[in-house]
Amino acid sequence: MASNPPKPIRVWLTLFAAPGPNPWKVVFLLEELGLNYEVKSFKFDDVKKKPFTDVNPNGRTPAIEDPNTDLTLWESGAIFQYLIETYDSGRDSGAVPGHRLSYVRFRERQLCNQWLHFQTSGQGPYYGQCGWFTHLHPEKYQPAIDRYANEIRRVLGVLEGVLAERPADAQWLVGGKMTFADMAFVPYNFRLSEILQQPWDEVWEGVPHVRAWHERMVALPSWKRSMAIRARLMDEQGLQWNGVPKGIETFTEYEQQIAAKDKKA
Ligand SMILES: N[C@@H](CCC(=O)N[C@@H](CS)C(=O)NCC(=O)O)C(=O)O
Repeated sequence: MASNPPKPIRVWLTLFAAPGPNPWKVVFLLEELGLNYEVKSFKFDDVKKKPFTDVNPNGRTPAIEDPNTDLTLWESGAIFQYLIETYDSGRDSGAVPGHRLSYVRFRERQLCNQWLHFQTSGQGPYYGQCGWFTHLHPEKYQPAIDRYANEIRRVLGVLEGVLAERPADAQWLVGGKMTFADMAFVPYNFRLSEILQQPWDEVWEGVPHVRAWHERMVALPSWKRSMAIRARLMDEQGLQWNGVPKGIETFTEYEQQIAAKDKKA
């Protein structure tokens, strides 16, 4: 397999309010690897309908179709492992040198996979549920909000403990350089302020190493390019940067509209 695929990899994504970050994990990795790809963006209302359910029967984004290998994949963790194995493997000497975001050694490879699994099962769903119960659930059910917000704090604490122990000049999860495992955490942490409903500085209280780690990654041109694509697509679909439709001032107003719509249904 060539380093950079001759035919663009198609990424299916939906734009969504709080927090909807999973597709941006994949776009971030594609950008960082400098791969040839195209975005197929569609309305969130159509996520459980054809044609998307022919691509992902589970009706969730992201999904990719890679015509270079004739493979369709969904679940962001599986897509990450596929992109790394296929396009960061160092099996050739093309434009993208291999193992820039991964390792050859058995031990580091397993550790990267461990952190990726922790992200997909330990970070994503808890942040996602916190966002749901905080912003989108028709009723305010405080025990659910507290449970997931506490879990977010706990997950941040786990990351803080690990990163703080790394050498000061190489605070990454595995082996002293940024890998796909670090990158996977960015999109959810990027939305922490809205998920927890706290100002940015408060979000990071007690977890300075996690903050520094996150800020190193969002400063990358690949992340900035990913967010520029997101901003353009949001604008085209009449959404503000945080996912609230244009013309609605606050999340509270948006929540009231969702609740009213749910009552009618
Ligand atoms: N475990 C999946 C989660 C994907 C996911 O929940 N995606 C959201 C968008 S960020 C979605 O498509 N939600 C559709 C729905 O809730 O019906 C992954 O990591 O890819």
